[in-house]
Amino acid sequence: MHDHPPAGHHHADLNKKFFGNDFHWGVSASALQTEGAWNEDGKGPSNWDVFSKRRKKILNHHTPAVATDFYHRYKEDIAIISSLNIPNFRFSLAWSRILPGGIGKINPKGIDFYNCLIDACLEKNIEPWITLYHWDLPQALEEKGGWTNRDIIGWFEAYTSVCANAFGDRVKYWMVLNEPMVFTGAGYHLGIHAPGKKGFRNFLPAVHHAVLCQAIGAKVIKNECPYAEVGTTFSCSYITPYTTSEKDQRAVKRIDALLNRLFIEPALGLGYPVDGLPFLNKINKYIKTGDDLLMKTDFDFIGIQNYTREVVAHAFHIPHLKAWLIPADKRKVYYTSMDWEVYPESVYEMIKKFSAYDGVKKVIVTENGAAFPDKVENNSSVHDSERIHFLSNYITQVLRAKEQGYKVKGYFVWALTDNFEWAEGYHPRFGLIYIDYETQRRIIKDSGHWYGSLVRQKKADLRLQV
Ligand code: IFM
Repeated sequence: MHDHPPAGHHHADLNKKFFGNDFHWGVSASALQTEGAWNEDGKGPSNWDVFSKRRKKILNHHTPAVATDFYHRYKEDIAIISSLNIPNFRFSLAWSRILPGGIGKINPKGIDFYNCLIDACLEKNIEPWITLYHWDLPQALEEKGGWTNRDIIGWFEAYTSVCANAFGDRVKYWMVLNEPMVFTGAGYHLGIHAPGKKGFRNFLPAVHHAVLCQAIGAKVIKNECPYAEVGTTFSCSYITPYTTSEKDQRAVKRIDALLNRLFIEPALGLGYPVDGLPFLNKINKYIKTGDDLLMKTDFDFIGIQNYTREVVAHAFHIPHLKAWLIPADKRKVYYTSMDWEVYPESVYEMIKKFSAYDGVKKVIVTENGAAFPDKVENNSSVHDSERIHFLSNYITQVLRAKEQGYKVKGYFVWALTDNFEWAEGYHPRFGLIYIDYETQRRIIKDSGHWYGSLVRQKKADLRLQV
C-alpha cells in the first residue's frame, strides 16, 4: 500500500525553543468525526448522519453514529492532552447539537455539553480553539438546499451568534469554516461527501454562499466577542506540473485557482480567481449587487491545512478543468494510507504562498498529519515511527518558513485521536492516540509521546501564550 520513507528523511533535531514562546502548538479534532451520540440529548440529525446511511457511500458501511464516543469520553481525552502538555486543542461544534433544526429552538443540553468541554480544557490550562462549521450541516437545512440555498447566510449568522453568546466569554480563538473547498467540492460537485450532490450547478452556488458565510461568521464573532481572534481554515496543496510542458504548466494554474485561491481571494477583496480558471465566471450568476463587499472580511489569522502536493498534467477530456491530478501510487513516490504523497516541502510552500497575500496577518497550520496502518503491540503500545518521521519532517519545513521570516504562528496536528475519516470510514488512522473501536480504549501512540515531548511547556511559557 505504501513504501518506506525514502533515504534522506531523518528525524530532525527539533526543539520548540526555535519557534518562540508565542508559537501555538496544538492538536485538532472535529465534532462529527469523534463525538458519536448522534441522536442523544436532543441533538438533531446532520447531513452526514443521513448520508452515511446511504448505500456504498462510506467504505465498509461505517457510520459516525458512535465514532470515538468523545461526547461521553471527552474528559479522558482532555486528560491525555494535558498529560502530554499540549497547550491548544482545536475542535468543532455540531450545529445540530446546538440548534437541532438548524434554526430556531436552542437545545440547552447541546450548549451544556460544549460549556463542559470548554471548561474542562480551561481547568487543565488548555486553550480551546473552536471551529464553527466542520462539515456537519443540520439535515433540516440540507433539506432546504443546504449550501446551495442563499438563505444559509441568515441561518449561519444566527447560529454563529448563538455560539458567540454562549461561549465567547471563555473562548478566544475562533475559526469560521473548515476547508470550504473540500465540503463544497466533495459534497456538492463530486458527490462523494454529504449531501452527495453533483455538478457545477450545485457547486458554484455552494461556493459563493460559503464565501459569504465565512465573512459574516467572522463579523459576528468580532462584534460579539471584541477580544476574540478570528480566522478560518483553508485546505491547500503545493501544485507542480507533471512535465515542464507549457500545457502542464497551464494546467497547474487552473488547479491552483481551484484548490488554493478560490476561498481566500474573495475574502481579501480580490474576487474570484477567474484569471486562473476562466470557467469560474459562471459563478456570476449567483452574485448579487453588493456581494463583493459582503465577501470581504478582516481575519486575524488564516488557518492552512496541508498534507501533500499534487502533480498535475493537462487532460483534454476533463471538462472545464482540462487537468488531471496524477495519483501518488502512479508516480512511484512514498505515500500514506490516504494515497497522499509524503512531501514535507509542501507545507513550507503553502506558508510562503498564503503569507504573501497583503491582508494576511498571520498563518497558523491548523491541520497537518498522516494516516498509516498502525499496529498495537503487546496490547499496550503503537510504534508509529512513520508518523514521527512525517511530523518531524513537516514541522522542520514549518521552522524553515519561520526562520525565513514568514508569518507562521502555530502548528496543530491532525488528529488528536483516530476518528471517522468521512467517506473512508474508520480505516485511515490519523491519531496521535490509537482508538480500539471495539472497546473505545485509548492508547497513546509513540508519535503522541514524541509530540508531547516536543511541545512540552513550562507553566511560565504557557502563561505567555494566553
Ligand atoms: O479528517 C480530515 C479533516 O476533517 C479535514 N482535513 C483533512 C483531514 C484528513 O483527511
